[in-house]
Amino acid sequence: MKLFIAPGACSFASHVLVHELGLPIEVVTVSLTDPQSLHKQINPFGRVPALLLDDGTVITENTAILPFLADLKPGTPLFAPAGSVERAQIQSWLGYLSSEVHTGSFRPINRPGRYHADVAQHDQVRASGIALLSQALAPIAAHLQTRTWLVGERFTIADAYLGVFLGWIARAPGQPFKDNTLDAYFLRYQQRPAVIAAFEAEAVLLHTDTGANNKTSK
Ligand SMILES: N[C@@H](CCC(=O)N[C@@H](CS)C(=O)NCC(=O)O)C(=O)O
Repeated sequence: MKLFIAPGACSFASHVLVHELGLPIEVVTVSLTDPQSLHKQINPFGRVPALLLDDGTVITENTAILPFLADLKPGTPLFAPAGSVERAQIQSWLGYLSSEVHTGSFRPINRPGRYHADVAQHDQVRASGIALLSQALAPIAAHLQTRTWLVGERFTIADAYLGVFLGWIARAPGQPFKDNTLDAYFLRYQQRPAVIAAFEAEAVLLHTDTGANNKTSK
């Protein structure tokens, strides 16, 4: 099995899970800007993360890959049993993060060209994205005021995904969203050995070759 990632991209969530679960998956690092990147040949959407199974099947989107990886280790506390309320809650957060936070808010911030062909309008598009990001994060910050993690007082696949976006905010110029609860949560996230391992693997690849293509790591 191979997991296609790009350093610092949303694929970090799936990369963290490989380390959390100790899965024997080859992590292939690709470039998002190179038209020849391998993931563009296997994923019809041309995006990361993409998971290539041994039989050639490709699974895309963190919302599918994270549950799939967790289910490879039945009973893992990172997910919850089929039919349980907790499982539905975890999936609810995955959907919210993918739609409201990632596509709804970060896409206009990171890729304003997809919303307006006129470069002169891009600052306005980014500003709209930042306003939407604040709206999308406010209920998450409120939810976490009385909790350590998103669901069930334990780190789950939903947290693996949320941490990606808090990392983007932490690295963004001008701090687009500041919240003490989310800061404390992100500190907890960054202290997890699996997060440190995935971060170090991606940082090394980022520094050795920013146009990294088809490099592998564990
Ligand atoms: N919300 C999805 C979206 C996947 C996605 O948009 N990935 C980005 C990286 S963060 C990508 O590959 N972008 C390249 C492009 O849009 O061309 C997920 O989390 O899996």
